[in-house]
Amino acid sequence: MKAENNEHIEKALEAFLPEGAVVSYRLFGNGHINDTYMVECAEGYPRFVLQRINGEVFQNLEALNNNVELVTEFLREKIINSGGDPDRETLNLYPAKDGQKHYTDERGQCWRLTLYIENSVCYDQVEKPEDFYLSGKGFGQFQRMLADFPAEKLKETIPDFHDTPKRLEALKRAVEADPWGYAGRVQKELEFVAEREAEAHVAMDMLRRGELPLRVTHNDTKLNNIMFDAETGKVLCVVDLDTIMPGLSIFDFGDSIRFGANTGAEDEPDVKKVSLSLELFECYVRGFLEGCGGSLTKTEIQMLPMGAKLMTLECGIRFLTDYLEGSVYFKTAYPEHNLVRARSQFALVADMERKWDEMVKIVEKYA
Ligand code: GN1
Ligand code: MG
Repeated sequence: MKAENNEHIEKALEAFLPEGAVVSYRLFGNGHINDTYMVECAEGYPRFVLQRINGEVFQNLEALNNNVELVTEFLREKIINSGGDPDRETLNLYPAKDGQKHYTDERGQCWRLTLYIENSVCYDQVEKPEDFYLSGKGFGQFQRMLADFPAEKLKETIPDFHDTPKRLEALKRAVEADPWGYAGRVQKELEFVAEREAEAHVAMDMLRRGELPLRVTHNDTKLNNIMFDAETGKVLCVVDLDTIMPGLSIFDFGDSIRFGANTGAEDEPDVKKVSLSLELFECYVRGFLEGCGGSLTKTEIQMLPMGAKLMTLECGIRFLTDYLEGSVYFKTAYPEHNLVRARSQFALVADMERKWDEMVKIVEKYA
C-alpha cells in the first residue's frame, strides 16, 4: 500500500476540523496496515492522530467502525466508573462535522481522528523487562475489562483472523498459484511449516470441542499497540482496536510473546540474533496472569506456551504468503521484507521448541 497524497489527507482533516485548525501533519508510528499521521494544531486545539483505514485489509468497514465505536464507548464508561481518566486510558474518537465518528471520502476510503494521548510512549522493542511485565498486565486487564462486553454486538472485522489451519491453506494456495515465481526460493521455509501442520490445528480443534472458551480479545497485542505514561511508566492505554473480535485468550498472550519476547526484531535479517528470552517470557506470564485476575481456565493457562508458538508460526505463515503474493497486504520497506520477517518468525518458533520444557515450567510456576 502506498502512502496517501496530501490532497486526500487534507480533505479528510477538513471533514473533522474547522479551517485554520491544522498546522501540520506527518507520518506516525510503525503499523503495517493503516496509514497513520500525527496532526499538530493551532492554539486551543489538542493534537490528533489521523488514520486512513486500509480498506483492502478491512473489507467490511462498517463492521470495523461499529466495533471500534462500541468498544471505545464501553471502555470509556468503565474507566469513568472506576475513577480513571477516560481521555488517557482509552482511545477517543473525534466526531466529524457531520457527527459521525469516521469519514468516508469520495473514493470510499475511510478515515478516523483520535485524540493524541500526550506524554505517552510506546516501544518497538522491550527496553526494560519491567515494561514487558506491565504490558502483560495491561493486555490481561484489557481482556478482563471486555469480559462483560456483549460479544454478539461485535462483527468479525477479518473473518478467521487467527484460524491457523486456514492461514496454512492460504499459504498452500499462494504456493500453487505462485504469481511471481518465488515459490522455488522458499522450499526450506515451506518444509518447516509442513513439519508443523498437525500442530497448527491444536487451538482451533480445542475451541470446536469446547475446551477453550471464546472471549472478546484484541488479537494484535504487539508491544507497540500499548501506550505507557512517559512520566510514571505505567500502562495507559491499549490501542489498535481494529481486530477486536471474539477470539482465544491464548491468541492475545501468544502474539505478545511473539513480538516482545524475541531477542531480535520481527524483521531481523540475522536469524542468529532471534531467540526467545525466557526472562521476558516469564515477565509476561506473570503480568498477563495478574492482569487476567483469575479469569482464565486451567486449560487456557496450560495452553499459553502453545499460544505463543502458534501465533509465531501463524505470523510467519502470513508473512510468507504475502511474500509469495507480491507483498500486497503488509507494508514493506524493501522487496524481500516479508521473507525476512517470515524467516525470523520461524527461527523464533524453532527456539521455542528448544526451550519448550522451560516455557511449560514457567507457566506452571505462576498458574
Ligand atoms: C499487523 O497493524 P499492525 O502493524 O499493528 C497485523 C497483525 C500482525 C502484525 C505483524 C490487521 O499489525 O495481525 O500480527 O502486523 N494486523 C492486521 O507485525 O493484519
Ligand atoms: Mg499497531
